Amino acid sequence: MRVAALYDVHGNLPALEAVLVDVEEAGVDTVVSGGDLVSGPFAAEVLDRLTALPDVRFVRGNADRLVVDVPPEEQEGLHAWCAVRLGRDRLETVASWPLTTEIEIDGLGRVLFCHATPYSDEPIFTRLTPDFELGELLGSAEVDLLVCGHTHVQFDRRLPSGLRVLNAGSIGMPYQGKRGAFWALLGGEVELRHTEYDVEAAVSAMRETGAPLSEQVVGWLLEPPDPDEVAAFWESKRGA
Ligand SMILES: [Mn+2]
Repeated sequence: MRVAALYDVHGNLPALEAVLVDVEEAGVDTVVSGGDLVSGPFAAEVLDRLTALPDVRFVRGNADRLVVDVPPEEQEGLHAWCAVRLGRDRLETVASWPLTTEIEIDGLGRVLFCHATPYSDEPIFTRLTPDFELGELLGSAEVDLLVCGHTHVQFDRRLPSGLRVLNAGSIGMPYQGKRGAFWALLGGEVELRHTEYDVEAAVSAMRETGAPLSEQVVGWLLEPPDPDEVAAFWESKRGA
């Protein structure tokens, strides 16, 4: 049993296509989409691409939720643009996604996939978050491995309780200090993976969609932020 954890695609179809080539080569049985899939320029295309796979499960991220239920003050923004692009049927599908999905994987045990935590798509934690705070945030998750995303930086850590916590990284908007798409391959062991693709061509294609893209976000794709600085930034937000 091999499972690919594909998180935080953020509508970046070229990045997803590149990863799916590696996923196929790896002989993956099941793909888990870990949330924040449809919030981005190729909102409909990334959803259709994953839905067409033979065995795929979805969990919902905070940004997917905001596309389904666009806040009144964001009616001109990216989430509203994505909602139009998706249309009613796809939005109903996204609205139906659960917060978690669980799979038993040989060598790893019970593996629970969520976007941020099993209870909410919003809490932020990083590789720097103290064990006791993370333990409180995750509660008594009665599984062996928890796979999350949301903060767009990969890590693999173990809590004193024995729970292993993995951040799969982000495919479409990583903060890893280098270009490419980041994801995780699970089966026997855990592999944190990096797939390269032509980011400049992807940015051109994204601009052609007409999506209201933030220049800051485009800048992060071309010159990815340093993961240690991002972890420190998230920790400062967490304490706020
Ligand atoms: Mn998120």
